[in-house]
Amino acid sequence: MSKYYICFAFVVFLFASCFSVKEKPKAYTVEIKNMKFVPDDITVKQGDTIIWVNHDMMAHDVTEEGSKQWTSSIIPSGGSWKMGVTAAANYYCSIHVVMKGKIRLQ
Ligand SMILES: [Cu+2]
Repeated sequence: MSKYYICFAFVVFLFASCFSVKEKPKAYTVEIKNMKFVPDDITVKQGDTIIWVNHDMMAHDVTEEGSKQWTSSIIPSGGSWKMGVTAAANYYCSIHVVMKGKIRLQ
């Protein structure tokens, strides 16, 4: 292998590393406070993680609204729950059904 090829391979490797850093999954935080999800509408990429943090004085949960495909179960005051996003969803708090949120896919 010539020096030229080794150099070329290195440049390709560098480019690939940059690309993979850009595509790394992100983590987003949704705060639960005053009986609301903040933000209540979030746009993420598939594979990103959302962390719900309960800053309220009471317990809440995060439950998929349509067919209850997933749920956090009860998140106590001061607690949190995280989920890797695989699909867009509408969700709500099954304890306080007026609390609603939305996950959109980019
Ligand atoms: Cu609630």
